[in-house]
Amino acid sequence: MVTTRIPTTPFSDQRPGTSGLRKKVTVFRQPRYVENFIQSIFDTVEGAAGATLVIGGDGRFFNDSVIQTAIKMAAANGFGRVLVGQKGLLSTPAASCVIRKHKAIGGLVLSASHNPGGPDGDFGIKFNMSHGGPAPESFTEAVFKRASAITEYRIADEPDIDLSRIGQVKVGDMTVEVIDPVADYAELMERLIDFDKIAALFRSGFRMRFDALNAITGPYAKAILEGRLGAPAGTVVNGEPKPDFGGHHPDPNPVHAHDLMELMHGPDAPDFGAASDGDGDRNMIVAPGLFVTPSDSLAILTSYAHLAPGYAKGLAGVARSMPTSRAADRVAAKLGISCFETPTGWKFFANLLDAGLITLCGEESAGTGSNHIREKDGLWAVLLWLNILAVLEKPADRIVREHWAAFGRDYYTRHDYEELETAPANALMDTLRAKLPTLPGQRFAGLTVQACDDFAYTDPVDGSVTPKQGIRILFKEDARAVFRLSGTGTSGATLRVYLERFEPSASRHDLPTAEVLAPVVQAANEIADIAGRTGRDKPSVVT
Ligand code: VG1
Ligand code: CO
Repeated sequence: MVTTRIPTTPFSDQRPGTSGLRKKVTVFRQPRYVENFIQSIFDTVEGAAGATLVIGGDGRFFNDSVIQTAIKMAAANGFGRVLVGQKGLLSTPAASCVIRKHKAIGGLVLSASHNPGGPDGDFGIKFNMSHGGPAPESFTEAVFKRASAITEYRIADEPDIDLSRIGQVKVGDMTVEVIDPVADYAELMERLIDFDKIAALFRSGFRMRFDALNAITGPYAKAILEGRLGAPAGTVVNGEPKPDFGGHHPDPNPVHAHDLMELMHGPDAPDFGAASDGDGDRNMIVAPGLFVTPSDSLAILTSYAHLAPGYAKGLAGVARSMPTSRAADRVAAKLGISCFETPTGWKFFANLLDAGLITLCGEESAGTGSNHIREKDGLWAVLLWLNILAVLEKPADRIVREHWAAFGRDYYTRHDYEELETAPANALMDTLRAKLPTLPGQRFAGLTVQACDDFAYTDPVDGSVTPKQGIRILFKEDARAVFRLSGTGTSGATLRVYLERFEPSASRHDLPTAEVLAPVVQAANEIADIAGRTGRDKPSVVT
């Protein structure tokens, strides 16, 4: 093998965000951009020589080209073996599963998740550690530092390899194994979830729709739901991964998965509806006539996870990201287990999972997962729901309503202001931060501020402190508003405003969310002067 050392100069913008380095495809296509970032990762990984590396992506535009580059660079950097999904495909949860199962040193996950794809869309590269989870900030900061000073990268001068067939090939001294992207993942699901019970449920006439949104979960959902569990053909729709996701946002929320929402709210609604995102780590759950908020879904799964074989012994604890509603906290209190509150982003759950402090975790952004891997897992959440439905033999909407009756309902909504100019968005946050000491006791839209802070997280396992993770404002009326800037956007800034209000009384559990939250929305807008500072009179997306 001929290894070439190519001189290069740094790019100044290779700092990973909430979930890896995410940029426009046009940025990634600049000469040496991909190579610089991958070399910086390889320079930061300890013990690469002879080790196993996993490579896979969500199949979006540019995936195929970056995979070939990554393989040749892995060979030139001394890795012993690369496991790569057939056609370059691996969902994010499957990549995490493969890393753990095959004791890899880590993995490159090529994805921009729920962001749109195509030549004008987004691309991303993320490194996951040997535990299968996203690299912690100490690692991503080291990569950024390295990328800011890089002078050369190494690449094997070899032809592209054929990723269409399962099998082994050599690139120099390194072995490349092209693996079935679904097999290891499906085997893990079968150990955690009662497949027989779900198969019996489908045999009894239960119907569902799974919308893969033209993204990576199509092959997984078809193999597991239609293949192993016997759901009727056609249960999975939009099941062929497309490089541009059919021109849509592969984001499973009521706005971008509107077809599923319409079906589930119409006269022909099946018993259960679900969707996943670009890279397969998110899940959306829709009961007939009722969208289940991800925060409620986490709480309900926490209540009933013990009904699935993988969780029969009960849960060690649960965690949620700070902006996620407090519904799971109430279930944890009832179960007598701890509930941790972490910053946004899956990387913060890994330590808690590794230390055995939690079994389940989730985020308001449609992410739910468990200790089975170190990523959130869309299809797993759907299978756990199906397992619960099969055991309880109750309609999904009834399970949700009974949950509210027992624990109260957290009305919840998120307002996103996308593609803001960066400077005014930062100014909005800075001004809000400066105002915090004066807010307690003040009234806005009939609500009184009880407490407020800028969320800082101290990791209970390694003691690391992560400051400035979002501003939270708690109102006396059991309502909350949280403000933070997105770390996954690729143009300008995105302001996320998370709004919620707790309603204990069952007689008030069937009100329109927008109506219940109107005062909280108004208070949040007033406190942060959103309209004045952004020039927007309404959010770009409401979920
Ligand atoms: C968003 C979500 C966050 C999620 C992250 C990655 O981050 O809010 O909860 O973990 O995306 O999800 P941000 O910084 O834009 O709010 V995925 O499915 O893109 O890997
Ligand atoms: Co995702």
